[in-house]
Parts: sequence; structure tokens; C-alpha cells
Amino acid sequence: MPNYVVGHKIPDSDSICSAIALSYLKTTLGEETVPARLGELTPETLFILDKFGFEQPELKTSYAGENIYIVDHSERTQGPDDIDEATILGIIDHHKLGDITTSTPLEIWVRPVGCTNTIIKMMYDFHGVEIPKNIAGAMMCAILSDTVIFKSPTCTTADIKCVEALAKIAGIDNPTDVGMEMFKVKSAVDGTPVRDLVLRDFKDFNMNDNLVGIGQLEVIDLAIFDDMKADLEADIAKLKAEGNRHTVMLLLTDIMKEGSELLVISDNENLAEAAFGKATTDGKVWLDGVLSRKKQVVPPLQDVFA
Ligand SMILES: [Mn+2]
Repeated sequence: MPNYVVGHKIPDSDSICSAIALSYLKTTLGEETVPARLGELTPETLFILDKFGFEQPELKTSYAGENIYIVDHSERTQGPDDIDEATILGIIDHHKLGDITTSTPLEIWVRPVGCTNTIIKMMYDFHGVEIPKNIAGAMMCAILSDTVIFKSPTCTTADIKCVEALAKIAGIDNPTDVGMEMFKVKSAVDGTPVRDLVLRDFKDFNMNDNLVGIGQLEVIDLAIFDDMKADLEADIAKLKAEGNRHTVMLLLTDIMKEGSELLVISDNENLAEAAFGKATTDGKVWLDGVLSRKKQVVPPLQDVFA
């Protein structure tokens, strides 16, 4: 029976590329390990897998009785529903420490860097294992995605150095060009159902026993949302009611202007003002310089709920 590596629900490129990269490392070290995913892949992730010649990891949602590595989060709400019935061998992550606990000893690599793949590169270096060219390319793209091509405040020198090293292995001369190509794929939202867009990169957080859902869409030009903003707002209101959530937020992030328009529907009308110091008008507010949900949105919200 192999071990599995699995990232969070509604997988992003980091979760998928981490699963692929860590599986190869563990298997090379003699532990048969396979990558898995908890849901459908985004166009951005499909672009990366196609570019470097990977199949989609196995879709597997149940892990009762399995041995698993968790990547790119450490939250019970973001893991498989039956996570409590799995044996967790390790956690590799770059988010705040979540609420996963274990009954057996485990390996933990948690670092405050911009991407899980930066930590996995450290693991390869630690074990002296050579990274195959195609895995290096996928890891590089995941870091460019998570750090918004180095613009996100979550980006560290470790991430930049890691991209340089991985690009060299992958034989890529200009990684930022590949990053822009990837964000162009990500920006193609026309014709996608509104609910698919809202859930494309959506995470639920438990904030002092209140369920808060926060989605994010990162694009090259926010103007592409002009015609669909009313539909997006209507849909997050629906999502709030369906999930019995206290709040649903959607960040429309402009990676060139380096800020986000925040759409909010909440039981607390003053939530955005309390968290970000700027009041919403008709449920919307522009937050200059805000690119990172993890670093700039979740912490101030948690302070309000505390
Ligand atoms: Mn990540």
C-alpha cells in the first residue's frame, strides 16, 4: 500500500506541484508514495502539468486507513473529510499553523516562505536528491504562482533563489516570462460559470467558531470583471446562505496594479472597516497593495473575530 501526498481542497498549483515533487522525493528515498488531489484542477495548474508533461494526480477524497503527507496547509477544514481516520506521516506547509493533530510522531517542515515548493526544494537539498528537469519546472511555476511573480508580500529571498535554481535545472532562461504566460492563462475567465470562478481559489476558515469563506481571483487586468461583477456579488451572497457562513469575501486581485477589490457579504456590516480600516460602498472596497489572502486578509480578520 503506497503512501499518499495530498494538498488542500479546491487544489491550487502549489498543492498539486507539491504533491508531485514530494512523492518523487519520498519514492526516491525508498518510501513508495503517490500524489493525489481532492478536487478538479484550475486552468493554471493544467497549463503547468501540460507544459512539463505530467498527468493529473489521482482524484482521491477518502483516506481512512491510509498513510498520508499533508502539503500546503495544516487545517482540518481544508483536508480530506476523513482526515481523522488517516495516519499523518508529515506536514509540509507555509501557512499559519492549523488545527491538525496526530496520535503518532510525524515529520514537519513549516517555514514562513512564499510557497510549499520552496520548502520541498530545501528537503531535496537536505537529502541530496537531484530534482528531475520536469519536476523542477513544475516547482518553479508553483512558486511563481504563489508569490505572484515575486510581487506578493509573502515572497522571500529564499523563494527568489529557489526559482533561479529550479529554472537552471529546468533549462528555462527567463522564469518571469513563464510566470506572465501562466497568469495570462489564469486571467482567461470569459465563459466560465460564475460559481466556478467564485470557487476557483476558495478557502473556508474557522474564525472563533464563525465560518468565513474567502475566494481570490488573480488577473492581469480587473476590467475583465466589469460585466460580471453583479453576478459575482449575487453568487457570494448565495454561497454565504448555502454554507451557513458568517461571511463570504471575494478578492479580485490586479497583479499589475498590485491591489485587490474586495467584495464582501457578511453578518457584520462593518467587518471590512474593522479589519482593513476602509469601509465598503455597496459591498465593495479597493484595498491598495493587498495581494495576499494569507498575509494581508486572514490575520486582520482573525483579530476582529478574536
Ligand atoms: Mn501554497
